[in-house]
Amino acid sequence: MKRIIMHYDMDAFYASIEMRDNKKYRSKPIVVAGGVVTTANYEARKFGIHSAMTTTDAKKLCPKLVIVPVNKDKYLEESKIIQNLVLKITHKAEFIALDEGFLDITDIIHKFSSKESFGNIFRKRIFEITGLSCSVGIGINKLTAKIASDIHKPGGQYIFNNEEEFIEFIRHKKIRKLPGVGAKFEQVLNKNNIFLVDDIFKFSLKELTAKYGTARGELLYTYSRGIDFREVDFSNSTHSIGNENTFRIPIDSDVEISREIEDLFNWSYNRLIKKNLLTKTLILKVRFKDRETITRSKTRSIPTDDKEILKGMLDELSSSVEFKKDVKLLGVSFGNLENRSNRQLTFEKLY
Ligand code: TTP
Ligand code: MG
Repeated sequence: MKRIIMHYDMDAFYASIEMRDNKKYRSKPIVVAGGVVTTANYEARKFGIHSAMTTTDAKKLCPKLVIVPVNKDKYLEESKIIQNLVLKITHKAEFIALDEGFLDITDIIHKFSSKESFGNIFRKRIFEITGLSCSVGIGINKLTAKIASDIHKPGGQYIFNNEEEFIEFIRHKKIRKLPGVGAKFEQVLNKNNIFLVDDIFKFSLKELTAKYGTARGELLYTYSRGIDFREVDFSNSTHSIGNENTFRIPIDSDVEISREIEDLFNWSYNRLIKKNLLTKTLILKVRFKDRETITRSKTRSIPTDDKEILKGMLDELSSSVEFKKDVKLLGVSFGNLENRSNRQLTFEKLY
């Protein structure tokens, strides 16, 4: 099924928080820094100042630069507020840094008039709650969404509706633009006369994997075509409880896999009960030996802590996964949690 994935990334995150909280920084070039610059606001970026440069070097580029000390606790708190807001929109969210995350919006986009409108509402909501701006990208997978969010940064959004639109955009860009191509790999590719994404299309998958290895060869072949099989991994989001197990020696027997899944389920279930919580969503995560990762979830409309019901959902999920390869990791978690006491209160109010 075609998926719709959104990526958001806060603009000049640490610096924007400091500017919001301190009027006098607003029209000035600032960096948030100890000895090293964590980030620069857009005013300071005009001077060529960027993350990871030393404060001394930054000052040389712009002598009137204001240096604001790092207050990590404050940024963490802001990050939590943003993540909680995101989780109200969908629990299918994966947070990959304090200021950045992916949302799988396939199941909810029909509630909005268009992808544009969803993006606009999302950015507006973030601003209303935090006073901060962010950039949004919507695509058909993580790769296209992530590239899209950077296109109209800061404060904008961009949408790729299909592979063709993505290829049209990416083909004339430098190869470095593809996630996974770092400075060193770029040098290797340049030596082989590959400079632009366009240059990849001259080679078959076989040629690319023979030359650069399976992982890097496949990455070049698929990413240049807008293909990305990675799923949004929402099993670790803050509104879930659960457990996962990595196997040093990957397992392949069906009996062993079922037993592991059941153990993980029981462990997570006990925590659910201990914390006096109800859940609507059960999440099963499987990572195979070749790192392919599948996250399957099932959501019911009414929250529950009934073991039989939840076990039934687990069995349905397990049987929807084809365990045809060795399994390296398994995880079972519960999402969409609610306090049992809150629930009773709401019901009391209703009747
Ligand atoms: P980024 O999203 O990379 O940068 P940003 O949000 O400051 O700016 P942009 O508008 O380009 O997205 O990183 C998020 C925060 O993480 C950033 O505000 C500060 C912190 N950070 C560091 O502490 N060290 C670093 O090297 C980088 C890159 C970021
Ligand atoms: Mg950012």
